[in-house]
Amino acid sequence: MLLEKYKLGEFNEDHIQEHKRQFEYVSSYIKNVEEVIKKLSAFQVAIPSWALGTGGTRFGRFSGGGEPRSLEEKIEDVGLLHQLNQSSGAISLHIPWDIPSNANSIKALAAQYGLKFDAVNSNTFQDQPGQSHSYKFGSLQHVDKSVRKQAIEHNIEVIKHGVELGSESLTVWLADGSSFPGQLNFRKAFENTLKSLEEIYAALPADWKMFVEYKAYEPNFYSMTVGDWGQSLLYTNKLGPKAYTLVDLGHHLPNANIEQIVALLLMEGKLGGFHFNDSKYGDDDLTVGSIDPYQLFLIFNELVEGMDAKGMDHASDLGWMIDASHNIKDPLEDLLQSVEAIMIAYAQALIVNSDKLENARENNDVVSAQEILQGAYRVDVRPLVAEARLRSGGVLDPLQLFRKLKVREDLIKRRGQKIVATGL
Ligand code: PSV
Ligand code: MN
Repeated sequence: MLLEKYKLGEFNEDHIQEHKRQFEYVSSYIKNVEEVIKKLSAFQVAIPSWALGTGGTRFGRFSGGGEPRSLEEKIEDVGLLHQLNQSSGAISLHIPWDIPSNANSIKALAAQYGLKFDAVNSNTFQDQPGQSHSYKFGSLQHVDKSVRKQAIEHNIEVIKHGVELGSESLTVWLADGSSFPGQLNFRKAFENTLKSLEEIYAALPADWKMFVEYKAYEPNFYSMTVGDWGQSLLYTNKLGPKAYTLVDLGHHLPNANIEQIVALLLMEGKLGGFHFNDSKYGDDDLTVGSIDPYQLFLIFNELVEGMDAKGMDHASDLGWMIDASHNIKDPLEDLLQSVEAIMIAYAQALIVNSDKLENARENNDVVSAQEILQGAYRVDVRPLVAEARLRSGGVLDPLQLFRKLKVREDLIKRRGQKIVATGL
């Protein structure tokens, strides 16, 4: 569902004077405004197909109504987000939750909304109906070769779906690990996993990337076979140049210094992509920037500095995606908030005076270094983000228009109240 264009125009007109005032003010003291806006406009964050409905916890699931009933409706929802913010121009599919029945028509539908297909994601953490072997004791790590074979074949199948859709990367997240001491031979689990990943890697098309996502705990609670960035990097280094580590912000132990991890992975040329979310305690999958926006800014600061040092294209050289779940908020509103938080952190990182910061570092001027960083963090860059959106054909305030036009109410009328979309 797309909104009528004139409604976007009317809304922008109603808010343009106020926006202009704010934009002029912030532009008056930022040197590189035009460059920042150009970069913001180019930056796109993929929306996962499993985040368009209300997810659940293991205690319950509360549908918000009007959730997408099919992959087509999920694409419509991402199309709507992209129409509003012009920064959500891609969708990432999880297989088999969202197997396209007809790849060509799905591709054509996505193209109508200006959407591309981001990484495809495999699922060997759940058993599917009719599946021969269970993943209860792992998939790529499994002691039984036939289970490993089944999981490898699934990943190769996922690549095939991705090729049909025009994706260019596969994300492998493994729930493999152990829940009790003694359960697993760590070395054998690693070796089995590596061999399995090698077979999947061999099936990658020439221009594809493989992202190996790590997670500290859950669903296994004693060990995870890809438990941290060090383990992921071991795999990706051994696999080869098409393999990269993927950082999901919620997959670290408490207080991990994620910005440092990002800096070093980038330095090694092994950072592949991101799953954005926020958390207070663990893998909480909360709205990006809702708990610790300063950490998000510090991460973006390393991303910008590290990518610039390597001459990388901010928009296309890494995979940017949201991986959140929405238990109590409207998923579309939540996703609008998440994308906005990402754009804000990115904009703040773009206005850091990096020369001054480097100079302060060289002189061990710790106080100035903090002032420079926090000076950028405390600038209200929202008018810059809004201006980028406006120039790309989006809306000055997507969330406000979403509510004003009662989009959710409309979706409930069309799709019904009691709908549960696929995903976790
Ligand atoms: C696992 O917690 C994860 O972050 C992986 O990216 C999965 O693919 C996704 O969440 C499933 O919701
Ligand atoms: Mn993830």
